Amino acid sequence: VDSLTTMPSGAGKISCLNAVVLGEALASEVDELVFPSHHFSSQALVPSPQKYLEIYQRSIDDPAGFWSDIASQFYWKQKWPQPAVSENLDVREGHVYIEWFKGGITNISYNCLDRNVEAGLGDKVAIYWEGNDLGSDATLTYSQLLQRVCQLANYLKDVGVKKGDAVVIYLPMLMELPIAMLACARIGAVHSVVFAGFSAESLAQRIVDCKPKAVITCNAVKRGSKPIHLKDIVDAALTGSAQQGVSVDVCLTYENQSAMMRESTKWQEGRDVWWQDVVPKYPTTCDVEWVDAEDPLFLLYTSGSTGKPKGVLHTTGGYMVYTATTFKYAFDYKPSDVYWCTADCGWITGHSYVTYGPMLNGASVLVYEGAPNYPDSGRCWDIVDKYKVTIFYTAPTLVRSLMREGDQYVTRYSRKSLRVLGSVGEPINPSAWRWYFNVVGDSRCPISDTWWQTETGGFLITPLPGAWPQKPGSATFPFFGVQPVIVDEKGVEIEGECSGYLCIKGSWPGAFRTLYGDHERYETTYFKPFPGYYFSGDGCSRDKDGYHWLTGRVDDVINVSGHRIGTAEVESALVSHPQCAEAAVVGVEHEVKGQGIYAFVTLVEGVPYSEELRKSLVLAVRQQIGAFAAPDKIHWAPGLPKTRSGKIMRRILRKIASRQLDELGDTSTLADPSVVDQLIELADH
Ligand code: 6R9
Repeated sequence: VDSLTTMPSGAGKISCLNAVVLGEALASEVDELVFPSHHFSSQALVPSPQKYLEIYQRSIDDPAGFWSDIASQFYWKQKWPQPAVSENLDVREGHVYIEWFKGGITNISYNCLDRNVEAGLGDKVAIYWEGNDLGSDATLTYSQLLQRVCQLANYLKDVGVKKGDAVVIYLPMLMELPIAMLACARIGAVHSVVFAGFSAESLAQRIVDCKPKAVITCNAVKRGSKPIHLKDIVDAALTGSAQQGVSVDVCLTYENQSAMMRESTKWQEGRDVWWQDVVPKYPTTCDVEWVDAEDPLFLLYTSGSTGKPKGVLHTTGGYMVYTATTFKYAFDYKPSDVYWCTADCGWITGHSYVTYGPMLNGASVLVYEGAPNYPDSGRCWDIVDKYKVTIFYTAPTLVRSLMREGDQYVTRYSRKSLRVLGSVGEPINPSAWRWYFNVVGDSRCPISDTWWQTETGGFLITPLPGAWPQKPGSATFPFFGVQPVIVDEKGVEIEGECSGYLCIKGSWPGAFRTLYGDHERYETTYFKPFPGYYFSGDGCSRDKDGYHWLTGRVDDVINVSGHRIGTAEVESALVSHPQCAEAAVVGVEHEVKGQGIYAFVTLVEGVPYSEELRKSLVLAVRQQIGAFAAPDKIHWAPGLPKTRSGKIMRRILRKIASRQLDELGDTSTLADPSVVDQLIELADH
């Protein structure tokens, strides 16, 4: 493992792989296999390892044929010419590009809605909506959803949104969020959903980058008992973006009466329009804009190892086929299921597995507006019983936080309807896995621990419930068509039982195609570190039985409650504070959040440390990125450990942050080794 802590050849910013050590510890802790019940397997889409291997083999031997057969189940205005895939993933052979079904003409919104209605699902519930407050709820059938989507699509067209234009969506989990996504897709507009927990500055940054024709938001939302004025945040962002030369003409605002009335909402005549005043007046049918499979569907910004978020671009056809197929198999989907994914549509999970994947399958999807512990820690299971949820998909951080509250919040509900559980966002530790399995799922429901990324569009490594025995904490095996490889620091594939960097060989239909406006960064970040492969940024080990154990990021990205945050983003927010001279941020283990944010801060000469200053530094991060990125700890640093060339040695900072003071390693290459002692002295100040 030690050798893995060095820089791989050609890699940009790969730092420490201590996570791999953790992975090995996990793997040795668990030697138990959890078998699916005979009852479950016998009804499963993939009932045995043999069946999985048979399908998997075909998907690898003939990817174009395999995915073409699946793609044919969707509606195409015009079929793609053969072959289904064209790609170059090897930077040594020219520019990287990936194309699936190019030349095929389709529309994903049509496939989610019209196709299902035509197949007789018009009266089936598409969305069960549960509000933050107990007793507030609503439903939309597939026909009703189609009508709502058409009305909004007509409105957007009317205000000049055309195929290829960007639309920024800044909404909480109201039904209007998936409606807005599907309306954009219907007219070929490119949606860019920004999680409604992001600050005005982050929103402005995204608006400046993609220059949207319109912004869609709401006036306010209640999280728990507290109303948050989203429209104020949007106003500030639009002022900010205008100052940077990007002005937006239309701000469509949904009046969310449960949180705030329109009278108390600030308003800019001419630009701001109430959704309820205009959208319902439009016709409930709207012609589809037919698009090429490779036309862009959406942009989603995600954190990387520099301060500037990356605009991950997904296209239409491959993403459609991939999200639909992964959803179906990883959750063993049946038409009678009621599916609930707790993710917000502001993240990739909400794109692929709240909106597109499930709706392409005609599933009934539950959308919950509020916090999972409001009014108390039993809310999730209350909702599960209320709607008879059969598939429940969430993040390990929620599992851990509910586990701490005690079993009684779970066991006072029946949960009999549950059949499959899912986990996403970060590695799930075996003890949380067991609690989830034994207590939440009554030892009856397989857990799909789905490993994937914003960039991958859909699941890459995931159990197929009923197919394999599970190991608590392992994401198990690759999905169909996916070839994970583990490489060493030189980029050489390692076979058998091993640990290293997780890469993917070949492409899959759901892969992202570029970073918006920066194809060079796309190639440099993902394809140059290990030429010939897509590099995930994650460490992984494979055990003797071939199970995969994801061990966390190996770059300067931290994962807080399943949210990706670049250390550089937090650092740049901190140093924007007038009294902060320098900052270095590392991730530390956190009992509930998985990782916490630990910031070393050097103040401007002569400025004294104070509790007040600590608070205002944290506030700077909340304001610039969002509350979810607020540092858990500010560690005063008279100086930072740097090499003679001025590079901060984060390896040492990580050890200090986790108080592993006897493992600091060699500090002799530091320009000033005494800095380390000063930091240790100040650790608990
Ligand atoms: C879907 C999503 C991606 C990063 C990824 C990895 C971590 C996600 C995981 C997991 C272990 C899992 N991650 N799922 N690690 N097991 N089941 O979360 O996308 O926000 O882009 O984050 O999350 O580190 O590289 P995204």
